[in-house]
Amino acid sequence: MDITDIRQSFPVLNQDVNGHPLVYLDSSATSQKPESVIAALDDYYRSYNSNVHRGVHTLGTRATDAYEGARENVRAFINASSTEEIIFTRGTTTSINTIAYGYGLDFVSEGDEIVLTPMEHHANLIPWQQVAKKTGATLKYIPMQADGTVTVEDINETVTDRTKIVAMAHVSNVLGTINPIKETAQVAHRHGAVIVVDGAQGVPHMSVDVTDLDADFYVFSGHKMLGPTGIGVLYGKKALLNQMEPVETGGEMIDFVDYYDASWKELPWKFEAGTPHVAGAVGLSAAIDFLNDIGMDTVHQHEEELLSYAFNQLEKVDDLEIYGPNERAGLVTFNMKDVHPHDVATVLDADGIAVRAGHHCAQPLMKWLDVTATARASFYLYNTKDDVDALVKGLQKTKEFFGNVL
Ligand code: 7TS
Repeated sequence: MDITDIRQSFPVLNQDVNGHPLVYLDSSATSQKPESVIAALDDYYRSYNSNVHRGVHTLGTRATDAYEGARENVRAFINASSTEEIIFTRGTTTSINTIAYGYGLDFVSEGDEIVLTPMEHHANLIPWQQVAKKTGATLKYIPMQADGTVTVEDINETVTDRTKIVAMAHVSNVLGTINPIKETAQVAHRHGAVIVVDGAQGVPHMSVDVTDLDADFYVFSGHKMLGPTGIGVLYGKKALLNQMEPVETGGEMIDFVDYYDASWKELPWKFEAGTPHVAGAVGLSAAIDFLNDIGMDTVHQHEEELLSYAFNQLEKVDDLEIYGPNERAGLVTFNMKDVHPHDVATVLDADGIAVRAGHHCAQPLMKWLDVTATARASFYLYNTKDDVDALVKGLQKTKEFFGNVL
């Protein structure tokens, strides 16, 4: 892959921030968008904006074709067996809430268990806390090793015949840990439980095959994979989705409505109440085309190279503690001794370097790490070794600056 070409496809990267060329290292929060995605949105609104699934007029048909074509593109991208299993949502958070309230509330009872890991993003944690409170189920956590990984032995120990749901991130947004989803799915299934995979940090960075993983539910957000905000995906196995009641009802999702009752459309539309985010789906589809042109294995390999370069170079910075396992996705979470991560991020920002500081919506994990916050640099296909060098230089400067004032 030609990184110069790739970078040129992202207009936002071509700017100075605070008098320095932008170094964008916050793609885990949201990725930047290539020209082709921006053009797809522009084209939709300029030339065929229309509501879907209702009119017979020409623009309505074009919009419907584009929306349903996007669904097929998503299906192929994650190798689901049918477009009936691809539901468009607002993003990962909405997808998990839909599963928690549409499946969890109806299929979990008092005394049952919901199994999680301590590294979950709040989006894959709080909905399950709510389900546990409402049903009387118990939350259980798979213990983590000191490096922030979970072992299949511990998963085996934690999941029991009382477990109804195992909810797990594919990739941790803080530690970069890549969880053993396939093995966990096998354990869950052996006990009659379903596995819900939070793929928000998985799908953007590696090739994902939901059929091979045997995931029951797998969810992700468009905006972290070069697509627009406000669009995401809920993949669910057809047999499970068919058992579920819709969480949202109203227009678009009905088959027939009478004064006192209504019936639902077939999958996947049963779960898509109201006018959908057509432009978002069109943009997501263009994002998938962009990623497919490069190839997900190439994207992953590029991030691995950057990561190993970053690990090497960060050794030049004194008093830096890096969290998480050696084998991980393309992000580095760290703290500098005696300097608050918000201060680290502020000093870096003055040099045009964007990193995230805070609890990263993973407060239980912060507790486990025994910190209140961390700083995080996250990489994507458009980052270069120069970006890593800028980060290292920026951190050395931060160290000097606070060394002098402390
Ligand atoms: N799950 C994981 C693992 C995430 O990293 C995020 C967002 C979400 C769920 C929620 O996604 P949303 O699109 O519904 O908001 N993570 C981050 C982050 O790491 N920094 O900002 C947002």
